[in-house]
Amino acid sequence: MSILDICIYPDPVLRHKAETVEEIDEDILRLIDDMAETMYNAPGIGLAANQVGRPLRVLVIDLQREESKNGLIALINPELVSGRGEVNYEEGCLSVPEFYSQVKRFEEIVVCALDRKGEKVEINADGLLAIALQHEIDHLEGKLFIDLMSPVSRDIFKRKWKKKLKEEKE
Ligand code: QAP
Ligand code: CO
Repeated sequence: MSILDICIYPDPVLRHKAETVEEIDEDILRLIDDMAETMYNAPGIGLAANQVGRPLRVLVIDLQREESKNGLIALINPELVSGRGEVNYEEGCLSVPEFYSQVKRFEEIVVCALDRKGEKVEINADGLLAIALQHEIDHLEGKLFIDLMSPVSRDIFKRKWKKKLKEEKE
């Protein structure tokens, strides 16, 4: 397994619509393993394939992280089937380091996908898992949590990011 480089905003790959996985071959299984290792190392609780420069419909989530490595969820071709209710949560993203903002999401969702064996799975989620799934599925559509912020928060973000890029150049 290897740790992959995480693409940072505004890397254009983060805006690509990820392609459907047609066949779960060795390359896809290796990608899942590498994404999991990259997420644990980051550290993060979720990662979409776009974020490691591979615009394919693959995501990993582990809300428990260190406590046990049994919490890993790896989904292929995930789809948001339905959503209800509304929650606000302060989100962050490994591709937008050190920036956090309140974002509105569905409170409860149903997602269907394939697992790494190619079996169909249906996930009924609420709480943090529902938020993480919506965040990662958005990545596969080329969407980022900063797109969902209020206009005022977006202005703050843009100013902060410009400043950060300028400081890095110095
Ligand atoms: C997506 O996010 C998510 O800025 C996963 O400096 C967000 O793992 C799921 C991270 C909210 C559920 C709720 C962010 C690490 C990690 C940073 C992450 C940072 C270091 C973000
Ligand atoms: Co993210």
